[in-house]
Amino acid sequence: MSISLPKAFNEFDEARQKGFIDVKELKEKGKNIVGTYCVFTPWEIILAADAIPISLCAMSDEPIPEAEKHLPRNLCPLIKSSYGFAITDTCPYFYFSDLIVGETTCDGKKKMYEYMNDIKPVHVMQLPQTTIGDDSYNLWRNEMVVLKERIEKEFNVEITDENLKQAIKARNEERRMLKKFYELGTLCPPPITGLEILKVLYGATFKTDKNEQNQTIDNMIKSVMEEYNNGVRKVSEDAPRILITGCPTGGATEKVIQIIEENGGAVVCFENCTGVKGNDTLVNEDIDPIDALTDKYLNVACSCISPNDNRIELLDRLVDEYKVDGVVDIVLQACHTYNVETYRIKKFLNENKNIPYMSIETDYSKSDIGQLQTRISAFIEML
Ligand code: BJ8
Repeated sequence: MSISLPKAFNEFDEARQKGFIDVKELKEKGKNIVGTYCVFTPWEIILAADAIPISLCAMSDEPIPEAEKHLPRNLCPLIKSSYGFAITDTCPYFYFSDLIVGETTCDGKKKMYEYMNDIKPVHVMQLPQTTIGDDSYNLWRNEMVVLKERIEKEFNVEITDENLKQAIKARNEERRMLKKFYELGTLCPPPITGLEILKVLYGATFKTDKNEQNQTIDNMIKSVMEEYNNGVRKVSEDAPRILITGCPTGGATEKVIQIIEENGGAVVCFENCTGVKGNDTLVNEDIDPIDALTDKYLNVACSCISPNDNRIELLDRLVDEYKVDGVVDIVLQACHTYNVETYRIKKFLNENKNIPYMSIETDYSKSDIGQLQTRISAFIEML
């Protein structure tokens, strides 16, 4: 059934608040729920156990004061927010989760999981820190098997290769549709704003019925393109085209996207984990499913991996595909890995692509909005 375009956008915008009703219903029907935080988590293994993978709340400053009673203040807000939601029991998805899956990505996250394990069972996948060499591949492959066995034991199910293959197909389908949606940003001018793209991508992580999600997004694309082909323009043709890279965005960090667009820029691409990073490549459907998942999830272009050449390759391609005029790198305060990478990313974009670049260090508060306005408007004026 098709719904009007504004209503469809609203559905995604309100997904985090409203989705808990779906999760509650699923729980009442006896479904197992697995909460996750990161693009490295192979949702396919969870789906193959007929359980529901869901993103957990991590992008609001509300629970941070409580988190700071246990965690240092100068820690990444995403980590403090994740933990704060858990200890205050204010994330409905965390509340309904039977198991949490985390990974040894950055130091702050992996140490926080030790504390979180006192609240709910947390399974931490040991992520290799490099993609180089067979040892990394073998370690990560083994972690896929360990996760599969943990889920089988936890939920008393058997996960067959056939289950895994079906889950891989379903996730690929979801990725294809999300990709088709965010690739609207390649059009000049884009038919939707960056804030709209972000709200849909962020909202999708809290949706449990992926068939319905695919259908809604497909209808949205059709409606957007119909309006666009009839001459409707939401974004000026002259607006400088901005690519967002760096830490995940959504919730509190929407402020940056809002400021860019209020100052005349058009955000056309999210390279980060909220957008392209997790959806760009599909899982190979023709090989052993565990090998296919290992390949896919070892190559996430995250700054926790060293060296992180995949990020450079991705940016190189996206800057051309989206005809980008400037890149904004969002670094959450105390995220050392993304912060250290800013030098390499800036050098690559300035020297190899001749693209202006700015990095922004921010947190989940509103206290830096004035400063962000000044810096971002100067950057956009320069483009
Ligand atoms: S795959 S980007 S979602 S780890 S911002 S908590 S790295 S200190 S969120 Fe991330 Fe997975 Fe990588 Fe993506 Fe640590 Fe940095 Fe905080 Fe981060």
